[in-house]
Amino acid sequence: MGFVDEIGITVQAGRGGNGCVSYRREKFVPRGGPDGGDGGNGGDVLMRVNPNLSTLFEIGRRRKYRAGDGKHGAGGKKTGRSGASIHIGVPAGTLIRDRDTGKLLGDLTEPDQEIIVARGGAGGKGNARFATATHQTPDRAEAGQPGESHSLHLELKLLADVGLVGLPNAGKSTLLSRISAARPKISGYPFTTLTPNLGFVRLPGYRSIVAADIPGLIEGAHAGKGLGDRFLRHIARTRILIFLIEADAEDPDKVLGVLRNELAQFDASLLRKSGFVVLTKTDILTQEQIQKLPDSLGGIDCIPISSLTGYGLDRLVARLSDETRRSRDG
Ligand SMILES: Nc1nc2c(ncn2[C@@H]2O[C@H](COP(=O)(O)OP(=O)(O)OP(=O)(O)O)[C@@H](O)[C@H]2O)c(=O)[nH]1
Ligand SMILES: [Mg+2]
Repeated sequence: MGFVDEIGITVQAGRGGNGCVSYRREKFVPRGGPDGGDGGNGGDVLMRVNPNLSTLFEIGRRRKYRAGDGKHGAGGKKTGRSGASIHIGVPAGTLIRDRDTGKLLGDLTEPDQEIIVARGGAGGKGNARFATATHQTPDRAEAGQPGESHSLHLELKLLADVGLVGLPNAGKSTLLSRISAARPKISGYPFTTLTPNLGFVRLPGYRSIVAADIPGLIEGAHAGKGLGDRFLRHIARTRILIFLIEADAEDPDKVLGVLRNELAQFDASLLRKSGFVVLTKTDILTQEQIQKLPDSLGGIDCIPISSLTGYGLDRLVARLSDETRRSRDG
């Protein structure tokens, strides 16, 4: 199943059924009292979070979603059956906007949270409702109201606590595979990761947080280079960012500058998140080189690790735990 994080669809709620004009049949009375029933209400279109979904792919395969129309009223004061509502399942983190006005209709983040995106039309009243003392045989009934119809724009911004950012090949996916049960594709060429991967990281004390591994960034990503800023929206909601830089990089300061600049160009508030630098692949360095690794870059703490040997991973998870606690308390 493909990863899709932006789609357009139209939603059409059901029409209300018409009210009925009908009269009781009675012996010796040419026209009995009015007994036309009301039309049923049209069905609504709702969106509800389905925690098992992680993409808008399935929803986007259909352009239009329609709820059922209400049935017309009938004689004997029978109300028409209401039209069936439909529930469209969306992944947690879905923002729903009216495509024509741009208005935000909802940001669905909690399991089973739901909103009505198109309201069904009311059923029309049957003539039984129009009888009065002076007008006992009304021939009037209402038509059902049309259901609402909207063009919607859906955008998925994944819900994660920590985002992994780095140049292609920095070792992001490998790290995710070491600290969570996720099994993303890993390879020695750039742009192995094409869409975000999520993994649950278990912290000491039985808590878990969600980490998001996104495709590698390169200089000019904000202008569309490489996979560009296509996936930066998925770290917009995280509280913590980890910058991964290869420990043998010629100029790690410069790499951090490139990464921070790309984030800033996309959304300057990303730089206000708390976070730290991880120097990856230290197993390819000599002990002497490891001693010389910087403790901090641009004022940001560095943690040396090797996903190959596991070196530094406990320290990294402990740091994540600290930062999580701090951002929850503060
Ligand atoms: N020696 C060594 N190699 C590593 C380590 N971590 C990752 N690698 C290798 O580095 C290469 C890139 O790793 P990935 O995890 O795919 O890198 P990435 O940052 O996810 O790359 P993109 O998805 O392209 O952005 C792979 O060949 C990994 O096996 C490590 O700790 N030590
Ligand atoms: Mg990757």
